[in-house]
Amino acid sequence: MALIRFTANKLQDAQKLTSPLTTYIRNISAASNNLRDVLQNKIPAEQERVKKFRKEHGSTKVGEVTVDMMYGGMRGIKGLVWEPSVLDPDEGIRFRGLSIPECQKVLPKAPGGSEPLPEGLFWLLVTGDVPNDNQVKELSKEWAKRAALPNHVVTMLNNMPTTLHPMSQFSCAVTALNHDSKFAKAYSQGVNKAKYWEYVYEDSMDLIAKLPVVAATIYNNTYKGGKGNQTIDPNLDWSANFSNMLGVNSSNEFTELMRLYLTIHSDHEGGNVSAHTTHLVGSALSDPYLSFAAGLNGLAGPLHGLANQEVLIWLLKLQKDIGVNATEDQMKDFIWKTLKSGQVVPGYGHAVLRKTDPRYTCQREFALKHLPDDPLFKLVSTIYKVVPPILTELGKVKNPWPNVDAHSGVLLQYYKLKEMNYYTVLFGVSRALGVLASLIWDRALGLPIERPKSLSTDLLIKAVKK
Ligand code: CMX
Repeated sequence: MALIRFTANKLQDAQKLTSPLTTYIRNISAASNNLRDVLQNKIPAEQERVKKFRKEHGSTKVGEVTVDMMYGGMRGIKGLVWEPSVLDPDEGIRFRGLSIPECQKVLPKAPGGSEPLPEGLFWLLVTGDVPNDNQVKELSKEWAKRAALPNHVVTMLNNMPTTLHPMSQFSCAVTALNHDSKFAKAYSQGVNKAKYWEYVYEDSMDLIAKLPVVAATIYNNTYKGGKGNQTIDPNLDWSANFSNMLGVNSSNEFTELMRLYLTIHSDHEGGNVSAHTTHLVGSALSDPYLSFAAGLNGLAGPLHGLANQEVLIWLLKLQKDIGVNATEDQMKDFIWKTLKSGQVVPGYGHAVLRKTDPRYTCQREFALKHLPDDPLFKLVSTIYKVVPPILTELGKVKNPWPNVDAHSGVLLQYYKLKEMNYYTVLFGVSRALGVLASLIWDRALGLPIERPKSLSTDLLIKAVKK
């Protein structure tokens, strides 16, 4: 959405931003505090804009497809529309045109807090507007109201073996939540397609509200023998409730880390596995629960979201093999050993980014502020110096720089959230914000079932010969 609206109290800050996208027209919005109302007002104009654009440029070419792209994971093919965010290879992610530092500046924070509230980011992702404090407070309240889990999901989670990976538990629980899908119910009753987005919106709000409770239940069952407290305080924000339910650390600093974490992992444009999968499954009009559960299954892969777990395992192995005070030369040997045994260095590389991930940088800044002397943070800092030249020397790695997953585990360890096979669940809770924001727009814009054309090698050879 080209129009970015800023509320009065944010306008001054926002005007100081340097992004070229801030040259977009901005209105001072006196909009409602209710997200659904704001969205409802925007959708008709956006539908019109897209309709007009398609009418004028429907057959304009935006790129080409080579044989290598087809065999190479469709890298670089422009084949998807995704409204909430765009990823620049050098600059990193922009949420509705705003970079992470810009979001940290203009999005509402908790009283005395330094990190944006994920509620504000969701508002931005859905509407393209920077919300004001009241709008964000309203969203916190609404999510708290919708957070209760149905009994069958609690029973199901309580009966899962603690040896089942937390991501599998997570995906099962999200799938089972579809029992109460308002979209699925409305569809079965023959709702008009013009109203699809309204039910997808309701399901998305319910699902986001419930995710911290699901995730905390998994944590408490898997690591604390079922002890722990999954109670929502209606006066707290989404991240504060989640931190409390996890019960690993009662400091404000940890809650601030959660706010940062849940904000920065939310969205990374549309082509990554979790985003694309949610969008694809949603295009079959599977409800938001089924669509997001599919996305979570993709996030659970080691080349995607599971990399944050893999990084910690790798770091601990490094510490065990060469000690905490290892020299840079010893580290280089260890990294080469990893590469020569046919494994990847987890937390490094990216399919789109070509510079250090700003999501890595903001976590590093958080660590420099709060835990500069932590031994694991120091190790990660040294690895940041040592890994890129080695990956560059390897010759084939397109991006030798760290991604988001290279840093997150270190921060979580410091605040006593030590169970590394849980880390991707946190990523998943955050990822819901971006992919569900997009799913609402998919239905509002009436995007059809996704069905790209595939060719066999024989047909491709024939086509090229022609
Ligand atoms: N360590 C070792 N080799 C790497 C590498 C790394 N960190 N990153 C890329 N390579 C290798 C690839 O495996 C590939 O090798 P082959 O040609 O032998 O298959 C070659 O370099 C070229 O790959 P690329 O074009 O640079 O990277 P891709 O777009 O194919 O893959 C990614 C991107 C993230 C899967 C890859 O960089 C990787 O495996 N990184 C480690 C895992 C990781 O951190 N994943 C998390 C990404 C962020 C997220 O989604 O959460």
